[in-house]
Amino acid sequence: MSSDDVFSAPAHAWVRAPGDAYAACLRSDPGPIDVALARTQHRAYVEALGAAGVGVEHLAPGLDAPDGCFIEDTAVVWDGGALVTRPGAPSRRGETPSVRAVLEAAGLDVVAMEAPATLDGGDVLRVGSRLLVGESARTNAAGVAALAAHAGRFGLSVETVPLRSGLHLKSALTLLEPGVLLLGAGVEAEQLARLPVELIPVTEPYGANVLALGRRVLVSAQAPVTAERIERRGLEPVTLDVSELHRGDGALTCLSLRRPAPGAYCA
Ligand code: CIR
Repeated sequence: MSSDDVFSAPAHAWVRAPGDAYAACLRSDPGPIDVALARTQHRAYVEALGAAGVGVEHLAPGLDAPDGCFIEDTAVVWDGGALVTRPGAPSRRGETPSVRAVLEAAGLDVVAMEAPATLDGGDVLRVGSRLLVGESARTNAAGVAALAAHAGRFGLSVETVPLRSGLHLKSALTLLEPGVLLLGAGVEAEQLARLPVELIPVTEPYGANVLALGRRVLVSAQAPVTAERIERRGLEPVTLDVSELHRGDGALTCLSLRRPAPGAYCA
Protein backbone atom coordinates (compact mmCIF):
# COMPACT_ATOMS: atom_id res chain seq x y z
CA MET A 1 0.00 0.00 0.00
CA SER A 2 1.29 3.48 -0.79
CA SER A 3 0.28 7.03 -1.57
CA ASP A 4 -0.19 5.87 -5.18
CA ASP A 5 -3.30 3.96 -4.21
CA VAL A 6 -6.46 5.01 -6.00
CA PHE A 7 -9.63 6.08 -4.26
CA SER A 8 -12.67 3.94 -4.97
CA ALA A 9 -15.86 2.59 -3.45
CA PRO A 10 -15.22 -0.07 -0.80
CA ALA A 11 -15.12 -3.61 -2.11
CA HIS A 12 -16.69 -4.96 1.05
CA ALA A 13 -18.44 -3.70 4.17
CA TRP A 14 -19.33 -5.27 7.49
CA VAL A 15 -22.50 -4.04 9.17
CA ARG A 16 -24.49 -4.87 12.28
CA ALA A 17 -28.18 -3.95 12.45
CA PRO A 18 -29.42 -2.15 15.58
CA GLY A 19 -30.46 -4.85 18.05
CA ASP A 20 -33.17 -4.79 20.70
CA ALA A 21 -30.67 -3.19 23.07
CA TYR A 22 -30.19 -0.17 20.79
CA ALA A 23 -32.49 2.09 22.86
CA ALA A 24 -29.91 1.86 25.66
CA CYS A 25 -27.04 3.13 23.50
CA LEU A 26 -24.68 5.87 24.64
CA ARG A 27 -26.04 9.24 23.56
CA SER A 28 -26.21 12.91 24.31
CA ASP A 29 -29.90 13.26 23.28
CA PRO A 30 -32.11 12.08 26.15
CA GLY A 31 -35.22 11.78 23.92
CA PRO A 32 -36.76 8.44 22.96
CA ILE A 33 -35.39 6.29 20.13
CA ASP A 34 -37.64 4.36 17.75
CA VAL A 35 -35.68 1.09 17.46
CA ALA A 36 -37.95 -0.36 14.75
CA LEU A 37 -37.45 2.78 12.64
CA ALA A 38 -33.70 2.64 13.30
CA ARG A 39 -33.70 -0.88 11.84
CA THR A 40 -35.66 0.26 8.79
CA GLN A 41 -33.24 3.14 8.26
CA HIS A 42 -30.29 0.80 8.69
CA ARG A 43 -31.77 -1.53 6.03
CA ALA A 44 -32.01 1.39 3.60
CA TYR A 45 -28.36 2.22 4.34
CA VAL A 46 -27.33 -1.37 3.61
CA GLU A 47 -29.32 -1.29 0.37
CA ALA A 48 -27.54 1.91 -0.65
CA LEU A 49 -24.18 0.23 -0.07
CA GLY A 50 -25.26 -2.74 -2.17
CA ALA A 51 -26.57 -0.49 -4.94
CA ALA A 52 -23.12 1.11 -5.10
CA GLY A 53 -21.55 -2.30 -5.69
CA VAL A 54 -20.29 -2.87 -2.15
CA GLY A 55 -20.46 -6.49 -0.94
CA VAL A 56 -22.17 -6.39 2.45
CA GLU A 57 -21.66 -8.90 5.25
CA HIS A 58 -23.87 -8.86 8.35
CA LEU A 59 -22.72 -9.50 11.90
CA ALA A 60 -25.31 -10.51 14.47
CA PRO A 61 -26.51 -7.77 16.82
CA GLY A 62 -25.27 -8.50 20.33
CA LEU A 63 -27.81 -8.66 23.15
CA ASP A 64 -25.50 -6.71 25.44
CA ALA A 65 -24.05 -4.39 22.79
CA PRO A 66 -26.44 -1.43 22.49
CA ASP A 67 -23.97 0.52 20.31
CA GLY A 68 -22.97 -2.41 18.11
CA CYS A 69 -24.52 -0.91 14.96
CA PHE A 70 -21.80 1.78 15.04
CA ILE A 71 -19.35 -0.85 13.87
CA GLU A 72 -16.86 1.60 12.34
CA ASP A 73 -15.54 2.33 15.81
CA THR A 74 -14.33 -1.23 16.38
CA ALA A 75 -11.57 -1.36 13.75
CA VAL A 76 -9.52 0.53 11.18
CA VAL A 77 -9.21 -1.36 7.90
CA TRP A 78 -6.97 -0.79 4.90
CA ASP A 79 -5.79 -2.86 1.95
CA GLY A 80 -4.13 -5.88 3.54
CA GLY A 81 -4.36 -4.93 7.20
CA ALA A 82 -6.59 -3.96 10.07
CA LEU A 83 -6.31 -2.73 13.63
CA VAL A 84 -9.02 -3.92 15.98
CA THR A 85 -9.55 -1.07 18.40
CA ARG A 86 -10.13 -0.91 22.11
CA PRO A 87 -13.09 1.49 22.09
CA GLY A 88 -12.87 4.46 24.40
CA ALA A 89 -16.22 3.70 26.00
CA PRO A 90 -15.81 0.64 28.29
CA SER A 91 -19.38 -0.48 27.52
CA ARG A 92 -18.39 -0.96 23.87
CA ARG A 93 -15.39 -3.24 24.33
CA GLY A 94 -17.47 -6.41 24.02
CA GLU A 95 -18.16 -5.49 20.38
CA THR A 96 -14.66 -6.21 19.16
CA PRO A 97 -14.13 -10.02 19.36
CA SER A 98 -16.74 -10.74 16.67
CA VAL A 99 -15.22 -8.02 14.47
CA ARG A 100 -11.73 -9.42 14.94
CA ALA A 101 -13.01 -12.85 13.87
CA VAL A 102 -14.47 -11.61 10.57
CA LEU A 103 -11.40 -9.51 9.77
CA GLU A 104 -9.11 -12.47 10.36
CA ALA A 105 -11.40 -14.72 8.31
CA ALA A 106 -11.11 -12.16 5.50
CA GLY A 107 -7.37 -12.77 5.42
CA LEU A 108 -6.30 -9.37 6.72
CA ASP A 109 -3.15 -8.91 8.80
CA VAL A 110 -4.94 -8.09 12.05
CA VAL A 111 -3.50 -6.56 15.22
CA ALA A 112 -5.69 -5.94 18.27
CA MET A 113 -5.01 -2.97 20.54
CA GLU A 114 -4.28 -3.62 24.17
CA ALA A 115 -4.86 -1.64 27.39
CA PRO A 116 -4.25 1.14 28.19
CA ALA A 117 -4.64 2.14 24.54
CA THR A 118 -8.05 3.35 23.36
CA LEU A 119 -9.18 4.46 19.93
CA ASP A 120 -12.52 4.68 18.11
CA GLY A 121 -12.53 4.08 14.35
CA GLY A 122 -14.75 7.16 13.98
CA ASP A 123 -11.66 9.18 14.86
CA VAL A 124 -9.65 7.91 11.90
CA LEU A 125 -9.90 9.56 8.50
CA ARG A 126 -7.82 8.33 5.58
CA VAL A 127 -6.50 11.06 3.28
CA GLY A 128 -4.20 9.54 0.66
CA SER A 129 -1.43 7.75 2.57
CA ARG A 130 -2.19 9.70 5.77
CA LEU A 131 -4.41 8.58 8.59
CA LEU A 132 -5.71 11.63 10.45
CA VAL A 133 -6.70 10.78 14.01
CA GLY A 134 -8.98 12.95 16.11
CA GLU A 135 -7.87 13.73 19.64
CA SER A 136 -11.31 12.95 21.02
CA ALA A 137 -12.29 11.80 24.49
CA ARG A 138 -12.43 8.24 23.07
CA THR A 139 -8.89 8.07 21.67
CA ASN A 140 -5.67 8.36 23.67
CA ALA A 141 -1.99 8.68 22.80
CA ALA A 142 -1.34 4.96 23.26
CA GLY A 143 -4.16 4.25 20.80
CA VAL A 144 -2.62 6.60 18.25
CA ALA A 145 0.76 4.91 18.77
CA ALA A 146 -0.73 1.44 18.25
CA LEU A 147 -2.30 2.58 14.99
CA ALA A 148 0.92 4.23 13.84
CA ALA A 149 2.92 1.07 14.56
CA HIS A 150 0.67 -1.28 12.59
CA ALA A 151 -0.37 1.04 9.76
CA GLY A 152 3.22 2.21 9.38
CA ARG A 153 4.16 -1.28 8.19
CA PHE A 154 1.83 -0.65 5.24
CA GLY A 155 3.29 2.74 4.32
CA LEU A 156 0.60 4.77 6.06
CA SER A 157 1.49 7.71 8.29
CA VAL A 158 -0.51 8.89 11.28
CA GLU A 159 -1.14 12.51 12.29
CA THR A 160 -3.37 13.80 15.08
CA VAL A 161 -5.97 16.54 14.76
CA PRO A 162 -7.39 18.42 17.77
CA LEU A 163 -11.17 18.57 18.02
CA ARG A 164 -13.07 21.69 19.02
CA SER A 165 -16.27 19.75 19.74
CA GLY A 166 -18.14 16.60 18.82
CA LEU A 167 -17.78 12.91 19.50
CA HIS A 168 -15.31 11.89 16.80
CA LEU A 169 -13.11 13.40 14.10
CA LYS A 170 -15.43 12.10 11.40
CA SER A 171 -18.42 13.80 13.04
CA ALA A 172 -16.80 16.94 11.66
CA LEU A 173 -14.54 15.90 8.80
CA THR A 174 -14.98 13.38 5.98
CA LEU A 175 -13.60 12.77 2.53
CA LEU A 176 -15.85 13.85 -0.31
CA GLU A 177 -13.48 12.93 -3.13
CA PRO A 178 -9.70 12.58 -3.33
CA GLY A 179 -8.13 15.80 -2.04
CA VAL A 180 -11.47 17.27 -0.96
CA LEU A 181 -12.77 17.24 2.60
CA LEU A 182 -16.06 18.42 4.08
CA LEU A 183 -15.37 20.39 7.25
CA GLY A 184 -17.94 20.95 9.99
CA ALA A 185 -17.82 23.00 13.17
CA GLY A 186 -15.92 20.44 15.27
CA VAL A 187 -12.50 21.02 13.66
CA GLU A 188 -10.73 24.31 13.02
CA ALA A 189 -9.57 24.81 9.44
CA GLU A 190 -6.14 26.01 10.68
CA GLN A 191 -5.54 22.54 12.12
CA LEU A 192 -5.62 21.17 8.58
CA ALA A 193 -3.67 23.95 6.85
CA ARG A 194 -0.65 21.69 6.31
CA LEU A 195 -2.62 19.20 4.24
CA PRO A 196 -2.72 19.36 0.44
CA VAL A 197 -6.51 19.35 0.40
CA GLU A 198 -9.43 21.56 -0.48
CA LEU A 199 -11.71 22.17 2.52
CA ILE A 200 -15.41 22.72 1.97
CA PRO A 201 -17.00 24.29 5.07
CA VAL A 202 -20.35 22.79 6.02
CA THR A 203 -22.74 24.45 8.47
CA GLU A 204 -25.49 21.83 8.71
CA PRO A 205 -24.97 19.78 11.91
CA TYR A 206 -25.03 16.41 10.12
CA GLY A 207 -23.62 17.66 6.82
CA ALA A 208 -19.93 17.02 7.44
CA ASN A 209 -20.33 13.27 7.85
CA VAL A 210 -20.86 11.83 4.38
CA LEU A 211 -19.86 8.45 3.03
CA ALA A 212 -18.28 8.68 -0.40
CA LEU A 213 -18.69 5.44 -2.35
CA GLY A 214 -16.69 6.48 -5.40
CA ARG A 215 -18.71 9.20 -7.19
CA ARG A 216 -21.83 8.26 -5.24
CA VAL A 217 -22.04 9.94 -1.84
CA LEU A 218 -24.37 9.02 1.02
CA VAL A 219 -25.65 12.16 2.78
CA SER A 220 -27.99 12.57 5.75
CA ALA A 221 -31.48 13.73 4.82
CA GLN A 222 -30.96 16.33 7.54
CA ALA A 223 -28.30 18.02 5.40
CA PRO A 224 -30.13 19.06 2.21
CA VAL A 225 -27.91 22.07 1.52
CA THR A 226 -24.82 19.89 1.66
CA ALA A 227 -26.47 17.38 -0.70
CA GLU A 228 -27.16 20.16 -3.18
CA ARG A 229 -23.56 21.39 -3.03
CA ILE A 230 -22.32 17.86 -3.64
CA GLU A 231 -24.56 17.55 -6.66
CA ARG A 232 -23.29 20.85 -8.05
CA ARG A 233 -19.78 19.38 -7.96
CA GLY A 234 -20.93 16.69 -10.36
CA LEU A 235 -21.10 13.94 -7.75
CA GLU A 236 -24.18 11.83 -7.02
CA PRO A 237 -25.61 12.45 -3.54
CA VAL A 238 -27.91 9.76 -2.18
CA THR A 239 -29.85 11.14 0.77
CA LEU A 240 -30.80 8.76 3.56
CA ASP A 241 -33.02 9.40 6.54
CA VAL A 242 -30.98 8.21 9.51
CA SER A 243 -32.79 10.23 12.20
CA GLU A 244 -32.89 7.35 14.71
CA LEU A 245 -29.19 6.67 14.23
CA HIS A 246 -28.41 10.37 14.71
CA ARG A 247 -30.30 10.08 18.01
CA GLY A 248 -27.66 7.59 19.09
CA ASP A 249 -24.93 10.10 18.08
CA GLY A 250 -24.20 8.11 14.94
CA ALA A 251 -23.96 9.14 11.32
CA LEU A 252 -23.27 7.58 7.94
CA THR A 253 -19.67 6.46 8.19
CA CYS A 254 -20.05 4.79 11.58
CA LEU A 255 -22.67 2.32 10.34
CA SER A 256 -20.19 0.22 8.38
CA LEU A 257 -16.65 -1.02 8.49
CA ARG A 258 -15.25 -0.86 5.00
CA ARG A 259 -12.54 -2.72 3.15
CA PRO A 260 -11.06 -1.22 -0.02
CA ALA A 261 -10.41 -3.07 -3.24
CA PRO A 262 -6.83 -4.35 -3.68
CA GLY A 263 -4.46 -1.46 -4.38
CA ALA A 264 -7.11 1.10 -3.48
CA TYR A 265 -8.27 3.08 -0.50
CA CYS A 266 -11.81 3.99 0.41
CA ALA A 267 -13.64 6.32 2.75
C1 CIR B 1 -21.20 6.03 20.98
O1 CIR B 1 -21.38 6.97 21.76
O2 CIR B 1 -20.20 5.35 20.99
C2 CIR B 1 -22.32 5.71 20.00
N1 CIR B 1 -23.57 5.96 20.60
C3 CIR B 1 -22.18 6.51 18.74
C4 CIR B 1 -20.95 6.16 17.97
C5 CIR B 1 -20.89 6.86 16.65
N2 CIR B 1 -19.73 6.46 15.95
C6 CIR B 1 -19.19 7.15 14.97
O3 CIR B 1 -19.64 8.22 14.65
N3 CIR B 1 -18.10 6.65 14.40
